[in-house]
This record gives sequence, C-alpha cells and structure tokens, in this order.
Amino acid sequence: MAVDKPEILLIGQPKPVIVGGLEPFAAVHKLAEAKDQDAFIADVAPRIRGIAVAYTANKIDGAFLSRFPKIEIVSSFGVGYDHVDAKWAGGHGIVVTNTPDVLNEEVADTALGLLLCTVREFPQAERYLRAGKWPQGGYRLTPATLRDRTVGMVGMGRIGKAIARRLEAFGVPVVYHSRNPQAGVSYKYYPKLIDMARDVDTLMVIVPGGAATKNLIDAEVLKALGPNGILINMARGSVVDEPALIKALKERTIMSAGLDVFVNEPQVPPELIEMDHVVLFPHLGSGSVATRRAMDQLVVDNLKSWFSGKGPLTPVPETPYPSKKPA
Ligand code: 8YV
Repeated sequence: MAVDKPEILLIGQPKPVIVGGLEPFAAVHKLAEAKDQDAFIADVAPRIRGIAVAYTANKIDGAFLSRFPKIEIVSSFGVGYDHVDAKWAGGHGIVVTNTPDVLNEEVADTALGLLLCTVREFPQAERYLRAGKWPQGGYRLTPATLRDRTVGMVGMGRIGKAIARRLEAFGVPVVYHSRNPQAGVSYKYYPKLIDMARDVDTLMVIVPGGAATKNLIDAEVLKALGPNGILINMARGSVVDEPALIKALKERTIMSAGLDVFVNEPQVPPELIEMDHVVLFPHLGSGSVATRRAMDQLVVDNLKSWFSGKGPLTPVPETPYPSKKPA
C-alpha cells in the first residue's frame, strides 16, 4: 500500500533549495502562491503536519499554529526564531527547529566588516570618491580607530564566539556580558551590562531577539558608553531602543552606530537614513549564496529527518527532543 506523503505548508519565498528538497518526500503547499492566503490556509490546515518558514519576518504565534490540528513540526529558516512562539509550541507538543551553526562564520565576517566600516568610515569615504571630491583633497582622517578600542560583546553564543575570535586576531581586547558566564571563555565577564558599557567604547550586540532582550540597549546604556562610543547591532532591531539610539546619535551622546537590523524591517527610520555618521546594512549578516543555501538545506533536512522518524536535527531549547515527559 502506498504511504501518503506528509503535507507541508511553505511560508515565505518558495526558494529552489527548499522546494526541491521537500518535494521528493512531501506534498508542499506554497502559501506565497495563493491568491487568498486565508482561504488557502483554511483549505489545507486540517492535513498539514509540518510548516517550513522560509523567512524570519513571518509571525508564527499560538493563534496561527492552533489552526493546524495535526501540526507536528515547524522548521524555521534563520538561527533567530523570535518570530515563532516556541514556548507555545513546546507546550502543545510541536517541535520547532532553526538553522544554527551553518551561518556562524558568515555572520561573524559581516560583523567585523560592519565594525570596520563604522569605525573607519569606509562607506562614507567611498561615497566621497564617487562624488568626485578626491581631487580637492583626501578623505578626512577618521577620529576613530580600532587600534585603541575595547569591544564589549553583548552576547557570547556561537556567533559571538566567532566574532570574538576574529577580534582577537585583530589585536582588539574583548570583554563580554551575557545572562550567565560562558564555560570555557576566558574573556572578562560582566554580570551587569551597564558596568561593561561604562568600561568599554564599543558594543557588539549579538544576542537572541524576543521579549527577554527587548530594549536591552537603552538610553542609560548608551550614555554609559559615552561620546567615543560605537554601537554595532548584528542581532535584532528589538534589542536596541531605536528612538533612544536616534536621540543619542543626534545629540552625539555616542559617536556612531553600525546597524544590520532594525525594529521595523525593511522600513528604516528616516532620521537614521539622513545621518552621515552611521552605517546601515539591509540585514545581510548571513547573506551569501552559499550560506543561505546551507540554511535552506537545514530547513529541509530537519523536516526530512522528522518525517523519516529520526527526530529533528536542530530543535530549539524550548522544544527539546525527545520531549521531557512530565514527572
Ligand atoms: C538572516 C538572521 O539574514 O539567521 C538569522 O536569524 O537574522 C539572518 O541569518 C535572516 O534570517 C533573514 O531573514
């Protein structure tokens, strides 16, 4: 007797690696191609056993997941999964997976690129050249240098460690703040973020998004960072109090910021766009063809492993596998 293929809802762009990887073993319903998405979901929901989320912007909360009575697994693209209510899923026996590790080095490369661009004003200098200003005189000597800076890492997870390794190679002292000290990490640990902000002049933010880290970098932290302060955000827009950051930049409470992420992406506050002393990236931390392909593949591999009865490859901590049975 032929075994029915599991039915999977694909949310977000139907990328070739994901669609091509899923179709041999699953019936894939592509939400992005539906004219009426709500009616489409209502139609397929009773049969859906897995959801693939191809982009981190889609909100997958309890209300949404309750529409799928047979849902077993949500396989989400990206290491960050603040768009998925994993706690709710865990409480309802649904496994959530993300795509960790395969992007560590790429995001760490981008973090160093953004840091250097911000400290040494490389994008501004390039704009200067293109505007034909070089013949009138060289680009200004930058007030900031990486040579005398200490980087305070806000977060020391897998990507944080990859960034810190690079900073060490650059000869830049590293210290860190996270909820708990990390085993096997020898950099100085600060239990309080405000104390670290006071002691360093550069903050590199690389913590998970979500309620626990919302507005962690607030006006007080920025003030403690001080007038030579440079903030780099590689995490989520929500980790930084954006209006407080804009105010601090306008009033030069801090010197500059390099931002890969924003509260309301892809919308960027016009106040930031207008400022010449910030560097703004369109959330491209992991954005190379090779790394995005590896992330797409891990979205597929989690579902493939699950539906062949082998369990998920990279479940998030809120939905451990095998699940912890109540005592
Ligand atoms: C992606 C990311 O750029 O993995 C993440 O959490 O933020 C990045 O790798 C992002 O997922 C694109 O939406």
